[in-house]
Amino acid sequence: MAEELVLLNFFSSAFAMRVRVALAEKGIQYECKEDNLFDKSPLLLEMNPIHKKVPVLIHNGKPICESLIIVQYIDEVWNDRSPLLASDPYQRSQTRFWADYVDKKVYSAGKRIWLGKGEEKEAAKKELLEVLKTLERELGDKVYFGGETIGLVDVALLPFSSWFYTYETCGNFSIEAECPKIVAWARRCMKKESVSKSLADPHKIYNDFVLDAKKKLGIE
Ligand SMILES: N[C@@H](CCC(=O)N[C@@H](CS)C(=O)NCC(=O)O)C(=O)O
Ligand SMILES: *[C@@H]1O[C@H](CO)[C@@H](O)[C@H](O)[C@H]1NC(C)=O
Repeated sequence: MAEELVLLNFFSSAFAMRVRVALAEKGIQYECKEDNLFDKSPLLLEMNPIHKKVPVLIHNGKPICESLIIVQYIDEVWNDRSPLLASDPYQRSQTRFWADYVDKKVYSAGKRIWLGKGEEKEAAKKELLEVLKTLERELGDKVYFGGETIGLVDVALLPFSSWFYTYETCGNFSIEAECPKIVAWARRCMKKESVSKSLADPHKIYNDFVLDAKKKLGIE
């Protein structure tokens, strides 16, 4: 049976980028449907009635929601190539721990940098740098978080590197100055076509989404 695979996408969504990277890394063809977060499609509301958020992967008509769950689903279904998780249960648990850490920490600090003001924004900058430094320690001397190949933690974190320009511009600070190893890791990953073609351009995120979203939300 021919696989029918549709991604409900939004170009600047870090969560949607995770799914794009995972599918590209495995060389899976799919149809990408761009949604509008300010005017959601009936299909998105039907496929993700609980959260009403992108990304949603629709596989042969059946929806899968939540980016980390989608990426792990992809890894399980297409398990014959480029594994994103090891087979050992303990190693899998550790990979999931760090993917969950990224999930809980990076987006929320980043969001308070580009949407926040004053003290809240300053605290968020400090928090983001601390989180990235923790991740630098976890990366250590490895090429990728997954070791010699890209894994779930790389897929979880990479999209936020496309947002670094927005964080730096809105926060007036340099991530590279404080966390050079994470920036070097992101550059290393970008040398892979599966990554570079799947991530949004940082300037496009800022110019086409962030400035517009701030205006719509009545900030600045
Ligand atoms: N935990 C979700 C987060 C998804 C998410 O926050 N998506 C945002 C775009 S970045 C969205 O669709 N927002 C629409 C809304 O909140 O109304 C995941 O990992 O997939
Ligand atoms: C941005 O930071 C630099 C120093 O790091 C400072 O000189 C400059 O005044 C800051 N700009 C704004 C708009 O806060």
